[in-house]
Amino acid sequence: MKKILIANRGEIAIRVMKTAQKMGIKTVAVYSEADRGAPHVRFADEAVLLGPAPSAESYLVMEKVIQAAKDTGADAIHPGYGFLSENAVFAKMATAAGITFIGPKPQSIEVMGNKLAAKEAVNSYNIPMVPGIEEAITDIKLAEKISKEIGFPILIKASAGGGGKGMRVVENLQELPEQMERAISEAKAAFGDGSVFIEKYVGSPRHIEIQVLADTHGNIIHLFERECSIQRRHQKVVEEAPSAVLTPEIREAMGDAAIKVAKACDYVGAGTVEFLLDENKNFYFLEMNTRLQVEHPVSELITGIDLVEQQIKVARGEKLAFTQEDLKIKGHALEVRVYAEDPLANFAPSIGTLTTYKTPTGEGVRVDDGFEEGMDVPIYYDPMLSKLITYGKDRAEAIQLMVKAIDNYNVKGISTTLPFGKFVCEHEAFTSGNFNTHFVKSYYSPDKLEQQFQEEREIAALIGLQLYLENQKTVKTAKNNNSNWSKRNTL
Ligand code: MV4
Repeated sequence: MKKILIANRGEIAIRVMKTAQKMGIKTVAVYSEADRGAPHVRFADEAVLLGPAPSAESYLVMEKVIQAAKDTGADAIHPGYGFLSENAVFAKMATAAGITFIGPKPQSIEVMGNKLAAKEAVNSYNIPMVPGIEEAITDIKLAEKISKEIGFPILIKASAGGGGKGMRVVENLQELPEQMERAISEAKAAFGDGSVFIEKYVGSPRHIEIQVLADTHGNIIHLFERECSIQRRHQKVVEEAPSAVLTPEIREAMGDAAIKVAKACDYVGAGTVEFLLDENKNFYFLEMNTRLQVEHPVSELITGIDLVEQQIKVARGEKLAFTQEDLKIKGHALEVRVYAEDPLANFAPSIGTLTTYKTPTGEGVRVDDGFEEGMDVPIYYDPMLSKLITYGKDRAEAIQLMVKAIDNYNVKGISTTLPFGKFVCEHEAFTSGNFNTHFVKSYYSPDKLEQQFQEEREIAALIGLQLYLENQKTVKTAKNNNSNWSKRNTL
């Protein structure tokens, strides 16, 4: 593998290129007209223009991406996350063109892309799943019967959905027919597939996911868990590894279950198995993401493993160079996603120019980004500006480093979710580890953030006042005292 085309943009394109460079592999960027001056384009050895700004005319056009790989002589494609990363047709097209797709087999992508097919695939592997049905349901009478068996509240999910799309909580029998009908028509409209199924609704879960890695020789290992319970409308905000609540026993059981899920779909490469953890610490398999995830850095930091390097090695046909026993969790990592959104205005997109853009530095601080000072934030793509990641010897240190790093992250020209990240990191529910997926809904309001800003302004004013008073005192002392000490202090 001598040259990789990265079929993505922004921070993840740069992230992948960094590892390729480290491994002595040349890189090809692709870009849209909106990204002509983007850092990922300059970071690569070569770059190919795909088309106009909208993704549907550039980053999502499979034929154009494959053609760019052919034209530049790239022998592999890394899809990053989003865009074409979980598109089985694209993976097939790459292979058919003699180009290595750095990711799982098309069949694995297909199976896990459909929640019912995924349930069926893992059926014989003894994986804990939420009580529910494993087939698409359209018949109301049957739905009523099953719901009564499971017990309300129940959750209707779209088989083709994922990441929370097409879900409906149903509290009682009376609501069921209407909600079923809506769920089916919504699923049809959104995914072109009206298949829905029913699960028991887990009321206050935590979102725990296991990172897995599989080679083409039948070896599968896991790199422990990430906790991603701090979400806002299914958009993750803060992620960490390890979770504050997993015992070694549950961790091992979840790791084993995740490996079985990977085995069930004949997985190759880096993947993530999502679970819900209920209040009694029972865990249930939800779905598998067949790509490198946004939050992969926290797993890299606690294991010392470069996941992109592993993806590339596996794609080259190499055996994993380590076993499960070689892996140990060391320290604690935290990631705050920085979005170009205004947390005071219901997280409305914030567009404009990054008139100031200075990232924090220092030991235990990593920033994965694809922006620089002076750049416009394009409106066409994901609003994530960067990922701020900290690593400490324990959770408290990682949190403390994060709060400081947020203070030292200087962005002007647009609003970001940085203050919101700080709000989370300083909240008692978060620091104590006693939280679930309802954190944002339960604790956040713009007023709270205003309050935080007000306190910061007061502290700043007090520090200013104190410095002024100390300065005054020194000036006074210096007038009637000739010692070197006071002279130094008047400088
Ligand atoms: C659930 C659930 C409760 N009970 N399934 C949301 C994303 C998708 N992967 C599955 N999701 C959920 N499935 C049952 N049976 C609650 C959620 C859920 C959720 C899960 C993880 C993180 C945040 C969430 C926010 C709302 C709902």
